[in-house]
Amino acid sequence: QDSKMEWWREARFGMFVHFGVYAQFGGVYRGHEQKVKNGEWLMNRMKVPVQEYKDTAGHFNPINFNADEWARMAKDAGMKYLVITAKHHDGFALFDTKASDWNIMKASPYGKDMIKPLADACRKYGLKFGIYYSQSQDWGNPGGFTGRRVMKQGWDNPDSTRIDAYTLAHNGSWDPIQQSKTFNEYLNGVAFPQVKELLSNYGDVSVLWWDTPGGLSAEQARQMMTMVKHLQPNIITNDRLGGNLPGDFKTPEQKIPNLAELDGKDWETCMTMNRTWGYRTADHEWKSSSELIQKLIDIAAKGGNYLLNIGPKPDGTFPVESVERLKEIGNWMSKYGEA
Ligand code: JFZ
Repeated sequence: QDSKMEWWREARFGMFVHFGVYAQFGGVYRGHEQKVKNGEWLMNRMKVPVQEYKDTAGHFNPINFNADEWARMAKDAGMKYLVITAKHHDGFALFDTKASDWNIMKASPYGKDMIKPLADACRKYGLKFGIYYSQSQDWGNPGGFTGRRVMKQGWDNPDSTRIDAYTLAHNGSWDPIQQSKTFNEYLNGVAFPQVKELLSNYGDVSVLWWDTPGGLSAEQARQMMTMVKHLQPNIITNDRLGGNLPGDFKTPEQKIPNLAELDGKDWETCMTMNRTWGYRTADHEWKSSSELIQKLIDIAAKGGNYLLNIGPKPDGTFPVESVERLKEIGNWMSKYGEA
């Protein structure tokens, strides 16, 4: 179990990418700015009806996506791996999948698999390739988990009283289609087959980054891990699958642990450069490059890894603020970082 961790323990620095249809909204729905910070949560927090959200995907067209450029920017910043949201909570798959039509090939005019070129580009630049997959929460595929806490809609939609009442009465779902299948049907029909596709069709996958545990039983989590390890024996997984499975590393989010909090388990701090993970037009609260470098030093000194997030714009390019910071970090890394 230790040899597969070798590269990861030396990596120190990786790129997280949150990309999907939410980038198209940029935090704005029907002219209203969403109230919570995470742009990728827009569909849930503003209770966007499933069909309406899917119609927006009909405009999602990242024509300027350049996998080679993404991987090169990560490499030049001194990063050693990249983790991309193959499917976030809205359920939209950035890859070719037979398990659901809610994917970039069928539901968007772009019509191309983004995971394949990215996996290839990472290999070209010597970066380890990782996949984020929202295994439990899925707001777009019927039966997926829609959220543990029932959020009020929180914007001045004339219809929000009705929508909030519906959500409360339906376990967090805001659209009848979400409950048209059971969670087990979703797991067996979408999550298991998609994880199988992701670990079969893209060569070596070095990290599987689960998110928001809950939903899976201990038995289902165990079955998932058995399949994952069978398909990719050397894969490393985080601690967010569910069923109390520990995973290979833990994931303090947006924070760097104190020395006292370290218990010998491998860890990775994931962090955004501004406040959101998915692209938001109104988020201008960028950390400076020197802040980011200091955090990297702090994390490296404590033996952890730093997974620094990019939320690409709907056209598939990185925000200029992110590009600048990657360059400045890269300059510092080429002087002071280890090769
Ligand atoms: C999750 C996602 O809901 C979010 O959209 C993003 O992808 C982020 C990386 O992960 O959000 C979390 C998950 C766990 C914690 C906080 C936010 N946590 O453990 O404190």
